[in-house]
Amino acid sequence: MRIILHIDMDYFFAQVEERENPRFKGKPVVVGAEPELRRGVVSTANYIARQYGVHSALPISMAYRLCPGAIFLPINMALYTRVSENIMAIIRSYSPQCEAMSLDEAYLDISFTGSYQKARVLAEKLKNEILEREKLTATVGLGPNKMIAKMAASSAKPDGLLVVEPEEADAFLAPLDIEKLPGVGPKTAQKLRKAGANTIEELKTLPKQTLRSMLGKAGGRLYERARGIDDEPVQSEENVKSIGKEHTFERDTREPEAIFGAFEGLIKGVHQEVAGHGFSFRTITVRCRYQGFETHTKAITLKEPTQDISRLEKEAKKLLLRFIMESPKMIRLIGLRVSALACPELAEGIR
Ligand code: TTP
Ligand code: MG
Repeated sequence: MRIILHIDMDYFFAQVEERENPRFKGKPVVVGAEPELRRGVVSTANYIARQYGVHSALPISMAYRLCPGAIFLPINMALYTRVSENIMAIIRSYSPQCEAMSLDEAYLDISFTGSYQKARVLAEKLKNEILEREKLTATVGLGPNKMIAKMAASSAKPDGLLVVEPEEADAFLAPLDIEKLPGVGPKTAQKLRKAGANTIEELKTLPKQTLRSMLGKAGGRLYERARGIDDEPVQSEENVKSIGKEHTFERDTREPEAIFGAFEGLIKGVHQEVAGHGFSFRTITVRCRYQGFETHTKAITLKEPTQDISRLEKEAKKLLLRFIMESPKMIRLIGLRVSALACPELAEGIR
């Protein structure tokens, strides 16, 4: 029996800003006004601002219209990274099997506690320690796997703790909207809703074969997820050998704008994950699949490990450009991976 804990800080960037500026307490706070109010998107907003409809990824101009009285702040990434490192050090000290997903989110495998009762005590202690030491609130979910733990945390936000024991999982999932399931975005949801599935309970009535023909391989996974099945292990940092992301184009393409646009997303995603773990990397690998599944990789190994996103961007784009220049074929998929990872913090050992 596994017991998995998911922890996610509440309105992270905005909460850190509130902590640093107590005069913001009780007021709507929006982070992401960069470089000025007319441009950019919202990184996050505190829960007071969310009541006005402000949320992540909303254009700042729109946020300003919805909530002109809010405090608009630029992103202070150096500060959030520093706070994140402190929090992750606390989280890691609760289990050697810890997987940081981003600056403010992590999974712990705490099966060693042996019971949900003891796991709950550990979760309360973890929340308290973060509050005492960092003066920040987090929400924790506990469950038999990563998916349920994460969904439990999402539904308990903010400052919550929700335990979903294995025998409660079906009842917990049943009434939730399909978009609460990881892997179900707006596009997939639209298809599922057309097939009559709006809730997870309704999704369970669709046969595996139907989901497969609708969504391909992802359909098979969805069939399992709807039933609360998820065998993904918590990938503790010692086991992580590389971090990568891929993008498959809807239609094979040679449009530089589409290709580089998608690639920017991969660079950002890979870097976010690498930074979240506190890793540095030495090897950068770019993968390119042409029409007809022919796949090639190109890689470069740096002299020194780095965490620098602009270095990653520069080297990765050079590799991608070589693919585009070498062959006139249409491109189906691009991927970016960094490896030869090192983690300065982990070298010091786990408390
Ligand atoms: P989240 O954990 O998704 O959001 P949150 O912590 O602000 O709010 P909550 O968890 O309580 O719902 O993301 C963590 C941080 O990542 C967030 O504070 C800001 C940043 N972020 C962005 O910059 N852009 C985005 O689109 C999202 C979703 C997050
Ligand atoms: Mg969060």
